[in-house]
Amino acid sequence: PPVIRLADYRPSDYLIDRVDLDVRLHPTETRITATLALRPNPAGEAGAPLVLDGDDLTLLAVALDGQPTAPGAIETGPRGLTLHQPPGRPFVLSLETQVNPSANTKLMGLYRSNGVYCTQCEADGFRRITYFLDRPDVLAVYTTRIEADRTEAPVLLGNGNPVESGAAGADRHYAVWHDPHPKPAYLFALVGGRLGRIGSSFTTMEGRAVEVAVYVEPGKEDRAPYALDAVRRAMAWDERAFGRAYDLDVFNVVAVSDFNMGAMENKGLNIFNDKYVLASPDTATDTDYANIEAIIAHEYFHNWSGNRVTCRDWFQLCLKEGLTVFRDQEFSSDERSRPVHRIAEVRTLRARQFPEDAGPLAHPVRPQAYREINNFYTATVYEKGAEIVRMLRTLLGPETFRAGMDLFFARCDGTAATVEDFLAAFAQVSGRDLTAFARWYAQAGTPVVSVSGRHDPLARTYTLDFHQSLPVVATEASAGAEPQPLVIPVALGLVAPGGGAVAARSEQVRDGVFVLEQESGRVVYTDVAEAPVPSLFRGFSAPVKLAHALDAGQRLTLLARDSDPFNRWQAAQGLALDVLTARARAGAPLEDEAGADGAALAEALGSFLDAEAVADPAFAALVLTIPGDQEVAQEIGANVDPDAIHRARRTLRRHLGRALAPRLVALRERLADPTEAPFSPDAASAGRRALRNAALDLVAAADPETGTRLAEAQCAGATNMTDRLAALATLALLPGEARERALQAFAQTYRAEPLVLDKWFSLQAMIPEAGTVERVRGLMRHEGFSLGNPNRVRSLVGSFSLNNPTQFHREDGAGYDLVAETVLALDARNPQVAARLLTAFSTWRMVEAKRRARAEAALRAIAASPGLSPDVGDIVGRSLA
Ligand code: B3K
Ligand code: ZN
Repeated sequence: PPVIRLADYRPSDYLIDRVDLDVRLHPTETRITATLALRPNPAGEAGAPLVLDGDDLTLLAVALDGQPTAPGAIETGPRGLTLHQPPGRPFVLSLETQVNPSANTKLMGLYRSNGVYCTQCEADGFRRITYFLDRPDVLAVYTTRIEADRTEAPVLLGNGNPVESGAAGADRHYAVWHDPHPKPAYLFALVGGRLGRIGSSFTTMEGRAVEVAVYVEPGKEDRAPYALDAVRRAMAWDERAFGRAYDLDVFNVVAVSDFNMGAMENKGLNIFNDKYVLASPDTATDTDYANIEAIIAHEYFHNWSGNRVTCRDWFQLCLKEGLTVFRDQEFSSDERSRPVHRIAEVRTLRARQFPEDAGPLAHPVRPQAYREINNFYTATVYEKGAEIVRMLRTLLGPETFRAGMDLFFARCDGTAATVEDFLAAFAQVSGRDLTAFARWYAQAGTPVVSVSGRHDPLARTYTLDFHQSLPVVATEASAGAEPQPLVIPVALGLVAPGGGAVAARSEQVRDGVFVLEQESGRVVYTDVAEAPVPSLFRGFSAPVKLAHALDAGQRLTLLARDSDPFNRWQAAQGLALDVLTARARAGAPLEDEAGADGAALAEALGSFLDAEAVADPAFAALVLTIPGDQEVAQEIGANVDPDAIHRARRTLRRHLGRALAPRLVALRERLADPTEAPFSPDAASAGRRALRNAALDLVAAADPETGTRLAEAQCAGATNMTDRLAALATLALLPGEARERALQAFAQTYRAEPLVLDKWFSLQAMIPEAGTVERVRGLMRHEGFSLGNPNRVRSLVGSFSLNNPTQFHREDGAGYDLVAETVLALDARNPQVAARLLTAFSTWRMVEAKRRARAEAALRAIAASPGLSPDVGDIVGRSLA
């Protein structure tokens, strides 16, 4: 596919003010009449031909201002429709197209999922429904009439408010929906099908009574209340936190089982992957509940950040995604525990975004070029994009930040905006020049900040020297220019070795933040009697790698005494990471003991558990969890041997388990819920389960026999999915009959629950043993598996490729081959999901030479396959570049 560049942006030559759609749903022959009120765009080129996008459409009829068009006036091709000499005044174009929803396996445009008609239009799916100016800067007011067979689709939903409904002949009926808010085509949606509904109402701060409803597969209504409640909480929160009220009379959420991603923020009609709606204690884990809450909120928050203010072009994707992730993170932090949530955010960033930023798919948060936009819904755009917004708030302070958000919403409401528009609002309210800050959007790669500290006992000063170094990233999506210094907010403080904060002052630090603006910077604290331990990047105040040589003693001080919970957790992570990288670099023979550093870590964790585990179990569970394989790999950086990392982690876990076992067993008992207590998904209850299960996992790592016994009992006797699955996950790491028995029993119990079977697929795909490739191949033939369903593919093959480093990166290449074969098999059917699966290869250059050669061979074989989709072609091309 050709490359599209930000620098080449041009306004559309035509605008569409109103769209009237008449959609007659039919399983294989759905007909759409689109009546488009067009006019020349004063900002475009006068007299230019009108070029409408179209993909996989059958054109049945066309009329211009109600008249048939002259022969030759219109031309259609595989990419769309051209009207050669459009009138130089407003005109109406009517188009009748036909599509086949049942044959639509790409799940873009109009398709059927379990017999339910639904749509997905972002980024460019509307062109698979009718010919259109399918670009986000063309905003129109839509009226949609949906007609369908009464029995096949009793429920008919569209964007906006319901206007009218009734019979359309003997067996058919219709509904008309009107959305008064101008929107781009990517926010269009409709749904038709047999669906169960639960509803409730919400009155906005402006006094509008909103009917809120969640639609699910009939019979699953009892799994929808959590999602419905999350909508209402999100509505209330956005009013409190950002002054944003909902703006329609209805808000509908529909769950479907075939969906390419998590969910979609269509105006007034959010369509969800059912994985992120359906929850019951017996089928959903605490993580599922947390994800549902976060994604419901995310899509709802898009109503302002994305819908009311949308994006001028797809290069501005982070304008809605980074900002909306920031908003949903804030929501979850307020609804749950802020420090615990912050740690979870950073773990995701480090596990997903840092590797992306360090590999061939690296791109700036606002890319400068793309070939396939659907490949840019990445951790960089979303998660790093959110970090930029967070830094902005840290730099400006919460009040000015809020004023900037208010100005942005007020000024850009109803428009398609850019990152520049966003920053201009903050520059105006703060009076600050944000030109240098804007580099965060343009420069790819993770900055490294090195820091060294010096105490002068005579002058009683403590000096910190900062230096930032920025990787040069030369990829297609990145300008590749010499990087310029970034504006890096460093939240920091000093901790006295004996404990407590140091009452020192520094002119360079305001409200606990030093801003590093040049390549180098210095902070001098005065009045420092004793050498302190610096606590840097508190709360992870910038998405950077910190290079700061802390010895184990200093880390132990921070773990025990820092007032910043994030850095306490970070101190424990740092201690473990030091042990793990040293061991892994040395090849990590399995019989090795963890050594003195491991012993110090175990002792520190022991005191920590004694003092704090009961007061904050969720936090304690995080402190107990050592860094994952990917993080260790990132730290090592090159010539990575995944087996050595895995052995180092096993050894350390075994060591910690042995040292802490009596405490862990006692904690499990102490934190047990009373048997008669009903399940509650709240953060405190979830935290107790998390710590109990983290304890079980460590006990099993140290003593497989006890572990097997405890896990087997928990798996069989659990009263909720969190505990049952955690026990099964523990068992999955313990080869033997007990494991296979438990897996079988689980499959038997949940054979009719696809979303639960996904967890079962995923657990098995992550078993770090030589037999797993064969096991996964076997499971791909399981009756519950289907290549056609994205959740199944992600659970089985996605988990394998992303979360089973030793087997994906098998030395003989069998793991790479499995994933490559699946990518090719899937590509013809669903290119978006295939391309996403292929991104697992993006770290291939980091692994050691033998594996690297195998990975490259697998990638080259994909590249050489005939008929690749643009999606997979783009990823494989960039991965090899
Ligand atoms: N905006 C959608 C993602 C669309 C992905 C298109 N390939 C969901 C979200 O971020 O809220
Ligand atoms: Zn989003």
